[in-house]
Parts: sequence; C-alpha cells; structure tokens
Amino acid sequence: MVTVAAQNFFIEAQPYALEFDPAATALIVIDMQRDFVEPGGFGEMLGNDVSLLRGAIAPTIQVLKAARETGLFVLHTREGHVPDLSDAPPSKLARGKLETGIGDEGPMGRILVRGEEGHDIIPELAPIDGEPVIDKPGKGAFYATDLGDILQARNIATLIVCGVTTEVCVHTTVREANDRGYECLVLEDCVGSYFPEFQRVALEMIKAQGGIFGWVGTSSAAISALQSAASVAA
Ligand code: TIU
Repeated sequence: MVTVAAQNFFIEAQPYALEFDPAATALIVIDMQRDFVEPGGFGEMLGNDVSLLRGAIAPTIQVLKAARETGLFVLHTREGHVPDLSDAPPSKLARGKLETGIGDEGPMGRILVRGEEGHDIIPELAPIDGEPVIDKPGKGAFYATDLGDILQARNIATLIVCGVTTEVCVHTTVREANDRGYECLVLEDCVGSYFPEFQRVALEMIKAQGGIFGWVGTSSAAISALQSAASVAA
C-alpha cells in the first residue's frame, strides 16, 4: 500500500513559525455575535466601546475567504443559553448584579439566549453550508459542547483562532484546546477586547514561555500560508 504523506506548510508566527497540514487544520471563529460586537447591543449597553472589537471584522473576513478557498474546515461558536436558562449556572446569571442581564429583554432580544437577534453571528461573518456552529453555554468552546468530537472525527490537530473577546472566550478556548493537544494559532488582528491593555497582555500570555498556550500571528501571514497551500493543492 502506498501512503502519501500529507504536505505541511508553515505560518510565520511567534514564538516561531507554526508547521501545519491544511487537511488537519480548522479555522474557528469565536462568538462574533451581534450582542458583543454591534453598536446598540448588550456589550455596548454595559458601557463598552465596541469599536475596539469591530477592528477584527475586516481581517477575519479575509481569513475566512482564504480558509474557504483552501478547503480548510471552518467552525463558528456562539455564547448563549436555551430559553429556559437551564444551562446557565445561577452564578453566571447573578454575576455583575446587572439590572438587565442574561435572559432579560435587551436591545436585540433576550440577552445571550439562543434564537434571539443579538445572539446571532454578525452578517459579515455569517457561516455558510457545511460550517458547524457550536452553541456553548460557557466561555470555552469545549465545555458542554460537541466540539472535541467534531474535531476528532476530522483528525484536526491545529486551530487557527479568531473572535472575541481575546482574554475571555478566545483565551478560555485556547487553553482548553491546548490541554487537549491542539496547536492553536491566534491571529492578533482578528481578535478583540474591550480593554486595550487586556488585548496586549492576553496575546503576550499565549506566546510567552516558548508558546505556553500556542502561537500568535497575523491575518496576512495566515492568508499567505493558506494561499501557498491552495496553490499546491490546485
Ligand atoms: N465571548 C466572550 O468573550 N464573552 C464575554 O462575556 N466576554 C467578555 O469580555 N465579557
């Protein structure tokens, strides 16, 4: 039997270039939901400046396009709860002592409730057919979801990560993935935080100590590596 070795490519990144096999690599776009990212949503209602997150949209559109053209497996996640909130721990519902919080009627429907307008992914980054949407009740995308099984079924080893917010759902997901053996590359211009200092430090934390949680790179480095892979496959 002849086995053909999968061809590996490199993405320029820190702390060093990341070797990846396109067939074993997925792009995961974390929680690019209206309530976090759009003016008039829950995030802005809490006093956050959503423009700090919106900078991630344009580069993520380009990465999504390159990933789709290369045939990468693409997944999206959303943070939210079933309408009766039975999957939301009371501690999460109580946190912040908010007057209007999770499950309450917000500016775009019930806040972080599945099926509501504010819970959905922004139209610029809408999933297309064949791209799973992982609905998650927590910050991490592995906790209480099928994500691990879905990735295992496709022999995925490497995750390219975009989304919001950098120090919350992106970090939690990357830490969960790292402990499960995945190699994660976070694209610094495709992730966003309401707090510029947290954005900077969260990215430093991922790549410190020889890449303790993973790699940090840019959309342009990822796109050029994906385009090289696509041209070889063509
Ligand atoms: N998706 C995500 O990060 N959820 C959050 O609640 N993030 C905050 O920064 N609050």
